[in-house]
Amino acid sequence: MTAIDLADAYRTMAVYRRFEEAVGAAVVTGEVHGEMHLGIGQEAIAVALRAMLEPTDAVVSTHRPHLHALALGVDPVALLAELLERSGLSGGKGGHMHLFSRDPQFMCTGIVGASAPLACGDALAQQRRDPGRVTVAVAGDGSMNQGAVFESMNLAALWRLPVVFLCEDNGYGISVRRDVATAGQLADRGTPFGIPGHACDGTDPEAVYAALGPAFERARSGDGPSVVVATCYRFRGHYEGDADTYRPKGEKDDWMSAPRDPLSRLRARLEAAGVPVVELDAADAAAEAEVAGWLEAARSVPFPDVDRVRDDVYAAPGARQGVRA
Ligand SMILES: Cc1ncc(C[n+]2csc(CCOP(=O)(O)OP(=O)(O)O)c2C)c(N)n1
Ligand SMILES: [Mg+2]
Repeated sequence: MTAIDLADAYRTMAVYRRFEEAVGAAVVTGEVHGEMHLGIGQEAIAVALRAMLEPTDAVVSTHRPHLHALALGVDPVALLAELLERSGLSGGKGGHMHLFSRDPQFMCTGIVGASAPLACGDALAQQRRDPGRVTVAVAGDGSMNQGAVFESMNLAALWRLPVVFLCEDNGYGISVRRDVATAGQLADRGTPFGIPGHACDGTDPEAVYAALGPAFERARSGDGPSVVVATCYRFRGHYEGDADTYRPKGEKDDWMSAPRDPLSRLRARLEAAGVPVVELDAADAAAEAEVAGWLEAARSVPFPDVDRVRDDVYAAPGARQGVRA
């Protein structure tokens, strides 16, 4: 396993942060309706995942999916257009919790814990058709006590499925603290099934990359699933507009302070390693410009045609694309 390129990780994390901020701003302007869950504060996990993924791998994400889609290489303009309720990634019929991409192979679900069984189904197909490919099941800490997750781990272990169960432990499931909802260690959730677990600091891309490495290696070589738990903090409320009165101010201030914020922490580390400040400033400016360009392009994507509302409900006869005998 080669090391993660931290300068590249910084540039990408800056893009991820700006991307999520832009989506948050679009909620305020009324371009986005309904619940919107952002991954601000969780960028280090996505950037490490990006460094680990091959374009032919698959990711099944959660209700907080944008950064995982970007990490896999989903077209950012199509993604943004979908979030802006235009005819984007899911033809404007999905929105932010129903993102589907055939190539690269990405999907997400708003049903907490459902990414695990969906990923197992996908991994079974991968195992039969294209050994060596990996399917990632992203899960929040709040999903790790769901029965479906344990059932998935059981089958994944039994069938040696090429799955990486990646848990983003941001400490909360909506307003419920992980410590009042969860017994034991999340990284040990696979232990009864013989699945190895790795815990890591989810605010440090290098630590996440190191934890993902053996998990991907195991899956790729046909030895079966792993659990990786990355501890981080949700910077925003559960959804945009959440009054977020349930988290102590001191706790938020601490996690979101410059020494702990994944982005400013990495910047300080790169500065200390001798990367010139102008270079880091240039990376910040480039991230801003890139996301602004995507936003402009997404805003020019048309809204879905109302006459097509009934399309895509059922597959057209004979259109079993992608299904092999
Ligand atoms: C099966 C199911 N139960 C409850 C919900 C309502 N719900 C949506 S998000 C959420 C909390 C999820 O917390 P976590 O898994 O930690 O993800 P995070 O929001 O922290 O990323 C809940 C309970 C749901 N969508 N699906
Ligand atoms: Mg959580």
